[in-house]
Amino acid sequence: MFIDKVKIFVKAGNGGKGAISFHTEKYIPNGGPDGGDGGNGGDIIFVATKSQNTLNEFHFKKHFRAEDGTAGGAKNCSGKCGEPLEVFVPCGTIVKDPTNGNVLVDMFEDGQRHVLLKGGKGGKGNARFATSKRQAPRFSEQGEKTEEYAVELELKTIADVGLIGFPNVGKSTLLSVVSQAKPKIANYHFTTLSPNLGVITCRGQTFVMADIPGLIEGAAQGAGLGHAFLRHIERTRLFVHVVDVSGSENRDPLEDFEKINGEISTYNAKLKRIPQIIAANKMDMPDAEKNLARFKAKYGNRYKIVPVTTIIAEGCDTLIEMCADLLAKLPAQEPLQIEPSILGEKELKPRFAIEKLDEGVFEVTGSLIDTMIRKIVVSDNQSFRYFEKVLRDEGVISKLKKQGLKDGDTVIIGDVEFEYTD
Ligand SMILES: Nc1nc2c(ncn2[C@@H]2O[C@H](COP(=O)(O)OP(=O)(O)OP(=O)(O)O)[C@@H](O)[C@H]2O)c(=O)[nH]1
Ligand SMILES: [Mg+2]
Repeated sequence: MFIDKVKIFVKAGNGGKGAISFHTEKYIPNGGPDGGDGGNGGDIIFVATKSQNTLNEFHFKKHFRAEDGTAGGAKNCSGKCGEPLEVFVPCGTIVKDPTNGNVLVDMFEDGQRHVLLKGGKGGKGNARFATSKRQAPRFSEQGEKTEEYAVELELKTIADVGLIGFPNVGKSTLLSVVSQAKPKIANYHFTTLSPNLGVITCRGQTFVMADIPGLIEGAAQGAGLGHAFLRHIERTRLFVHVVDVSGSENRDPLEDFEKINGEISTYNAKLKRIPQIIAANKMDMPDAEKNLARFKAKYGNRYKIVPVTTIIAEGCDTLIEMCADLLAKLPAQEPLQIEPSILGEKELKPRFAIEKLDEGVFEVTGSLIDTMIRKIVVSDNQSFRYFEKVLRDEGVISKLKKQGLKDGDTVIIGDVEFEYTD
């Protein structure tokens, strides 16, 4: 089993409820409010790791929920914040929103962390609502409830060198002699059913080589294993195009070479621009020398051609040195150029929302409020008048009135509360 595309479900923790409580102590009647705030819910954090190279584990576990914050308590005790949940994905995992196909984040680099979902905010306890006029508030805020989201993970392996070629030409044999990787090798087509990665050190450079299942003519239309595995070499900087130059399966190696290049550009025209080195394999077999000469005559001025006999590792050092020299000149790989986004932030937060906390007490929250609070100094009279004007212009006041706001009622906005006058 090899999974490189999967849908999973993620949910950040809910915020805990704020407490309603009053201070009680012997001989102290009517103690003040002391209900603490609820704790914030845990975030969902994606972490890229190079110690995984498939999405297989998501076949078994598809639901990820971060811990909820707990409710606040008496004596101004705040609730405990929920633990964030880390979801480990292999480097090169692209996280998409399945509702519109948008890329949310490219988990490119080992150790990269991204908060995909923020935990719900804990509610304020009643102690926070005490004022000189309202000394015993009997209300508190609910914690923010979070929603579950589906996300699609798609692995586009990050390797420096991609091995391409027909089945059975010796791609896996090559990887096995130049790296510590132990891919399955056998004398039949499609021995390799999923990508293998090998790490190579040469001339002071360390790079990763990816071996993918063999391609055949018509792969773009689904023949053989299709072209889906090409996803894993889309991000490589260099191709080593392995050909059976002996033509041991009665195909012409020059035709093989053209066909594979055709399949690659049908899959994605950009892949045509990735430089290629031709590894002319199976030089120990009859006809190999003759075909190598034909290769050199036809492609010698456009491509570097290295004769190899991978089965005995002959010529492989030269090939790897050539790869290292070329990679040193090629630009580094880059993640997708997108602004990583936090799921649900826009949908979760309406521009403004009104909640009636108690008789004559209203709270306004939302994205409009968040931005205003950051900008306005409420203790400043002028600034506050501006604040009121925006509330009127944006229709907040008229909506509050519809919900029963009267002269003298209290309006709570962020950490500010004021008495409403018509
Ligand atoms: N004579 C000869 N045989 C080789 C050479 N290199 C590989 N082979 C044989 O070719 C067969 C296929 O080798 P693999 O490395 O599995 O080929 P592959 O390209 O990975 O094949 P798929 O995974 O099926 O696409 C095996 O039987 C190898 O032993 C070589 O240099 N000379
Ligand atoms: Mg193979």
